[in-house]
Amino acid sequence: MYQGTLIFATGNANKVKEVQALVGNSIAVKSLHDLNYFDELSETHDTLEGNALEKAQFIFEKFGENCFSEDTGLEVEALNGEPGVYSARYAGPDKGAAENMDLLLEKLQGKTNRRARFRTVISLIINGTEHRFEGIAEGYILEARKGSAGFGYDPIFQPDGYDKSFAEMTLEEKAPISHRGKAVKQLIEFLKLF
Ligand code: ITT
Repeated sequence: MYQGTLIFATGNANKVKEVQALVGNSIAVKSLHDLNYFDELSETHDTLEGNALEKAQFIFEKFGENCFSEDTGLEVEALNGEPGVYSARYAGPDKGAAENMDLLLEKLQGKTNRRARFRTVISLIINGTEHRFEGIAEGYILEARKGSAGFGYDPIFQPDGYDKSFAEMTLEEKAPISHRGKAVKQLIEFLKLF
């Protein structure tokens, strides 16, 4: 089992909560806030893989400690994978989740194919070497928002096999079946064998 501490290189407090719920006490995870780092992490690539590595590498170099980051995108089939890597900035650089959801619902108006998936890529850097993990949650985009838990696009995403949106689930329900949860599970398995 990996014994040290890992920094989770993210500025998103919701991601920290979800990941903390999954790793429990098995790994000591430090957030950027624990390190008094509050700046936004730059993402200049056009792939989740590129951005995840960019964030992890930046923090690894800045603090000199092993760390991981993740980049997540919502890939909608009828929109050729949009908003994908641009999920956070879909409606514009200064817009938030409400505007992003409005834009997505507008673009899907009248479309019968509402299939979508969340994809998370985790980039883990241990002693300078990158290890990558991926998690996917398949589902579809609802006609309108449902629920108020979670964050981001959760109110309009319903995972296959459930009749609740992610925003109608508790953290404990969402975490293990989500894109992030599946990627984190692989991360934990890897760290167990480390
Ligand atoms: P960091 O880069 O600091 O980790 P971020 O919020 O910028 O945090 P991303 O670059 O991964 O995160 O952006 C992905 C966007 O997709 C994010 O802003 C959310 O709106 C959305 N998103 C990510 N995970 C999600 C989830 O589990 N449920 C709903 N929406 C999610």
